[in-house]
Amino acid sequence: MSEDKIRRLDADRRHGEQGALTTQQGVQVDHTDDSLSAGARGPTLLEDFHAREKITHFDHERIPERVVHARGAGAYGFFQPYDSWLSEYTAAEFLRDPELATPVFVRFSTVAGSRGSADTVRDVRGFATKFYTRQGNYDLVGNNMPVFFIQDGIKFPDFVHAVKPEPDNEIPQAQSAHDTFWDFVGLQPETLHMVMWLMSDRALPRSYRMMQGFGVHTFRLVDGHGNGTFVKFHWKPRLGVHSLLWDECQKIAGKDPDFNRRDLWDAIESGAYPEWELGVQLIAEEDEHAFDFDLLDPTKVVPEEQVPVEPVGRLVLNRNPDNFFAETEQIAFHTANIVPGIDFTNDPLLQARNFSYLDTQLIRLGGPNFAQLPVNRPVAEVHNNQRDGYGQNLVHTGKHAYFPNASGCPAIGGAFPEVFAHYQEKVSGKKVRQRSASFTDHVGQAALFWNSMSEIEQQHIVAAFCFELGKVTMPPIRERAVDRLLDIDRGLATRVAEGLGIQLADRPRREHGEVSSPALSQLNTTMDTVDTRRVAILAADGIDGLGTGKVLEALREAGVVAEILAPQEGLISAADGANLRADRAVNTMASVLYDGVVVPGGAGAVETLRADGYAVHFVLEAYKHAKPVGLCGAGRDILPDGVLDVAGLGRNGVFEEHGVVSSDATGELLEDAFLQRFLTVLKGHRVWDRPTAHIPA
Ligand code: HDD
Repeated sequence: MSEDKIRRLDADRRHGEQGALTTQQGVQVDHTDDSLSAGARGPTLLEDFHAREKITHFDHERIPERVVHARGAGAYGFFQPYDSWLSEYTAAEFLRDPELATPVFVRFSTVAGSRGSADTVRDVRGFATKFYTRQGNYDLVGNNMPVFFIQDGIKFPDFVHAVKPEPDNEIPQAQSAHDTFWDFVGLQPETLHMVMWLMSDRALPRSYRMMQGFGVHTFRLVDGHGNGTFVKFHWKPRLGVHSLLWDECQKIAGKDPDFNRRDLWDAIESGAYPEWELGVQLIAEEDEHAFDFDLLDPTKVVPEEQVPVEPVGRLVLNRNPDNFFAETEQIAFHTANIVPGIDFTNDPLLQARNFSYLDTQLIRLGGPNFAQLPVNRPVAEVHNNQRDGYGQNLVHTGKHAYFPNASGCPAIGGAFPEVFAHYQEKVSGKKVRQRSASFTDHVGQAALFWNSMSEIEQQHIVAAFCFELGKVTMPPIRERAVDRLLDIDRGLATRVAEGLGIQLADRPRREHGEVSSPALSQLNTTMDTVDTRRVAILAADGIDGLGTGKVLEALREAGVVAEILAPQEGLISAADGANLRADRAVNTMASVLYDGVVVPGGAGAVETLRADGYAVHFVLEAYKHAKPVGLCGAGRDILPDGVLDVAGLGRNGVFEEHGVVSSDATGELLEDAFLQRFLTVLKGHRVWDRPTAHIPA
């Protein structure tokens, strides 16, 4: 962040936070607990300007929430290129200069829910980045999925009305599992590719820090001579892409509706700064028509196997906002905020967005001066003849607010790339209201996505369709949606039809072949790290204190967020007199809030835990959700005999089966073999081959 920006933010921050209580006019007041009244039991007086001002301001605290993406969380950070290789393709300085760290604000969001809705709903996630570049603000307003539901922005109001709560009763909140959404999907087959993504694990991110981001549209890079190259933007998370299970999501929505927001905040507060790599797919202008889909169609990906994603630089988020409303709520993104070296294409979805975002900010932020809000201000200097309007913060001096004028101010800039110049694309055509014929294949890439999924990802997709369509009340809507799946893959359609107990139409499926793109499977993104994974250590009086201390230390050393949960918070009296403190009471948490669980030794402790329904449920649920379970010594007795039907629990030494790591003794073993095994399982995120059918959900 530039010094100037920091200075301005500091000044804004200081405002209203120091000194004695005053009114908005700076008049000090000494009493704000009782209204001014005629006698202690008498009526309140109109002349109580302090009470009136205080209440009036409160009455006006809310602004309209975003019409979509209302629920979100954001943070500051920086972007820095690795080197200057992109100079060949773009004049945008922030992408070319490896010495330059450009300040950013990133806001993540869900799409359908309102501002107070839960984080872990099945939905697309927004991934919007504002780069405060020296050439002006650049906004990359993307999602965690590389395609979109519709091809032309004129359908956006229809799509959003369909997915939002139904208008008569405003039910359901933040969910696509209802009639109007599936009605729209069935009748608008261009949605199908994106619907496959929405039914996949991508819609259930474990963390904003573990999501990919995509610019979605094909954009253009423009070099210093005005030559263009098509580009697709990608964000790849350093921690890999990981998801929650649907059952977890639903439970977390009750246990901790702020799960993803809290995760981002805590990671940054603890210094574990989230990181992504920016990558680009570059396509020469002359290859515009080299694909079997249209590059301008936002329901299509350019498979990475066809055009590799080339690394450009890294994004690091290292500072939480000071004030949610001032920063995260008031940040105003706009796809048309671009800088020299980047330009649009004729993607009809992008073209509509270039109108919509400015328009929406005008109503949401109450007028045309929202770019003056601290979080929206460019670090580049701003000079123009735009004047006045609601919320004008600047005191423009002089007489000239028009151009040309005698003083010649503000001066017209020099040449590209100092000034923005539109890419000189040649266009011609008749005015028509018509979708290009090259946009008509709606199922080829939906099939590509399905073919690219691992078996477990396919299982989750089938289960998601069954859940969502199971909530649809009108049979024809459900049947049409399932029938659409036939065009993607007969196996998929059959499994969903069986799950719903409906008859599949007897018609041939379309043939797409078995083409796949391995890069689409998130199981191929797993990174070799346990950084910031959350592990619960269940403890009680009588615990093996030394052993538990070692587990705790080793996990933390590996970067894990390890917490001791006990029946009560506070000191635990360990069997060996070691000093241990519970971070939280087990009944205030739940296994769904962790990535794994360890039960250390200590017969007394394990007996207490075994008698505690919360603790037993905790381990069983973690097991059910395919999480690493570590059981040491007496910890192996946490569950009633035979409940964990995993071979090896009774064996000597350290043993792992289906991600349940057990050791028959404490001490030495805890330090090495047990921990190594446990950490290896944790790196894999989940144990997908674990048999769990015998454990109730
Ligand atoms: Fe949009 C917000 C992403 C299509 C109209 N959109 C919004 C945000 C993201 C996206 C991440 C939240 C920004 C923030 O955190 O403040 N939108 C997308 C993507 C799209 C897309 C990736 C397709 C590729 N959007 C889209 C279309 C339209 C809009 C076609 C309208 C024609 N989007 C809006 C909006 C929002 C918005 C109404 C709501 C609040 C805001 O802009 O600032 O203008």
